[in-house]
Amino acid sequence: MVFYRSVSLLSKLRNRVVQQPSLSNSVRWLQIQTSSDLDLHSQLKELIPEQQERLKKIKSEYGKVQLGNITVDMVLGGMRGMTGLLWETSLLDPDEGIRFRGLSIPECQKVLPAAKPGGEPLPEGLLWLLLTGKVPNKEQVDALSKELRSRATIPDHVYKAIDALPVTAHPMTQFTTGVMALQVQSEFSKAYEKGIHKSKYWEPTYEDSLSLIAQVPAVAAYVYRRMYKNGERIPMDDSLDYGGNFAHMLGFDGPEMQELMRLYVTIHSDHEGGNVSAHTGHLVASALSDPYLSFAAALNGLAGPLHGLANQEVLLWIKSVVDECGENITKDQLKDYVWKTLNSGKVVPGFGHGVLRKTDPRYMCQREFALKHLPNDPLFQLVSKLYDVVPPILTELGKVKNPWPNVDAHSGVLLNYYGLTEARYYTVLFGVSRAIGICSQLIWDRALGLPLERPKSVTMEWLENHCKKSA
Ligand code: NMX
Ligand code: MLT
Repeated sequence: MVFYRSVSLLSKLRNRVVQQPSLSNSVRWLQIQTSSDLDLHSQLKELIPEQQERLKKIKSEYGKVQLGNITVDMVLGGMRGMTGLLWETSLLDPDEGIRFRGLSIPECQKVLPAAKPGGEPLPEGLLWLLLTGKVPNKEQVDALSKELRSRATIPDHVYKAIDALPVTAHPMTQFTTGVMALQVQSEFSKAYEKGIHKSKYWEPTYEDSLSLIAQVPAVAAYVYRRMYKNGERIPMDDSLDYGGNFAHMLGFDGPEMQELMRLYVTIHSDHEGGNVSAHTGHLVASALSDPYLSFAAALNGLAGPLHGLANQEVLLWIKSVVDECGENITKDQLKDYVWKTLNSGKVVPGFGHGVLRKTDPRYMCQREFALKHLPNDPLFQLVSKLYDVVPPILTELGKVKNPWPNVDAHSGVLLNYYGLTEARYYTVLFGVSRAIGICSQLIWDRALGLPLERPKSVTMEWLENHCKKSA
């Protein structure tokens, strides 16, 4: 909030800001009129010194303030509830869900520019918001769309690297290989080799991050076309925005699928810093590995079934329900199927969360999209039945902390409805979106000079001795 206020104050001083009525206490919305304000890089350059000062002050004034006690349960329990990371772009509340720079998903849907009036937010707008803390106007978003298109060309060796893998390799393996192949163009690693001063790290990080964000849709689309459409590549359409273009390069030109892709890429982008992919990207980047190396590492975390791969697992599981019991399955049959899954030692994919304790707002906005565009789709209706059936069963298990659906419980049926039926591919879509969140924070990691991440670990013997001594 202080960030919004100080940004607003600074801009007022320059006498070129028209302030709009605020939508909520935390939202300030700025319209800026000079041409340099269309340039994201210049905006960041202005913001960085102010935020560096802010961090310095927090360190000097509050450095010794305690943020809670670390218990043995936390150390053994995957660090759940342990505050240990600085992550500026978003914050997750267990009950309310994600806020991107203070804005909830419904607020983003209201204030971020759309391709058409009342449409879904443009992901470029979210990128601007994550990076600057400011809601961009349409001209700013259009300028950023154009910049991303100008950076989107894929060098030939990237396709060759992917082609070296069997076409049956998992799409995430192919996608990550493509991202690793892009790494040879890293401006950060070249600048580091030349001996760049640490105060300038953020500049080549920005270059790499914007290029990476610009290029991942085409790499991802190539993986899809290679695996499922005989390798026929579809070139980018210069008249389209980021999300629309991604759908287009995959081979989907319907306006509703393009809207879905805009929403999809916006809501999957960032989920504060502790989730496996974001945390991995941040950790690897803390060694001053460049954005390509860091993001490829993040993707490998996303490819795990308890994290991003859950979207694949959900659709495959739903299809197995239909194969066994048909589309018109009753709630009682569905209950039996859920118990069968649990009794065979598996999780119900798409339900539960490490932090959330209510239905994920990303699930809710996808449900609203489905109610608007595909209310009679049998698989959507099955997902709705699961919303009624699964939470009481997970609650009955007694150990599940959050019985409610997460983002992955819904995404597959929407994609499937528009013809993107290949479930094994779904995590790649999540990965494209996550580049926006992870890279935005990474730029700030370098701008703020965040240090190498290196927590302390202990052995069981150490824990036993420590606990006996303090008993
Ligand atoms: N189905 C069955 N068991 C579950 C589920 C579920 N959906 N969710 C949690 N549990 C179990 C969990 O396996 C653990 O069992 P045990 O003690 O035997 O190891 C117990 O309940 C306690 O787990 P929680 O503390 O509630 O959850 P935790 O924070 O450890 O894990 C998830 C969070 C998301 C890994 C877990 O809820 C899960 O496995 N869900 C299904 C997979 C999924 O949907 N993942 C996607 C998450 C979102 N994303 O995109 O990353
Ligand atoms: C995410 O979007 O990263 C997932 O919901 C997992 C998480 O936040 O831990």
